[in-house]
Amino acid sequence: MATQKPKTPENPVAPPGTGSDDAVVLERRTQRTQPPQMFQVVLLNDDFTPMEFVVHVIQEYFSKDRETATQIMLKIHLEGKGICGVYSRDVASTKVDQVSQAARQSGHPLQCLSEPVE
Ligand code: TYC
Repeated sequence: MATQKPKTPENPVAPPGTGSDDAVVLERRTQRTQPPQMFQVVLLNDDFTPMEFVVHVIQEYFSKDRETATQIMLKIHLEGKGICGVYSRDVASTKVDQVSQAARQSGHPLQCLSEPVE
């Protein structure tokens, strides 16, 4: 009778406790969806755009009442810049375009930009 080599099992089972068997380990991970990045729309001060025009723009495009719009305009006038509203990326970009176009059409150098909120 020929001597036969012991066969390796097709699915070898590692000894218990070695961590190398076929056990499936499921890791529990809490999925956290990040809130979308928000953008603040900012107006910059200049020496030429009339205060009344800035108040009008803030009322019209940022839905502020006259008193709030006046306060924001004065803050920009005194401090150089001011936040008019905080929006998603696309809405902020549209506001910048609308305000810039309105300013250009009226012949004012008013500058409007958006920046990510920290
Ligand atoms: N500084 C301007 C003036 O004295 C008024 C002004 C305010 C202009 C805010 C721009 O974003 C601005 N006429």
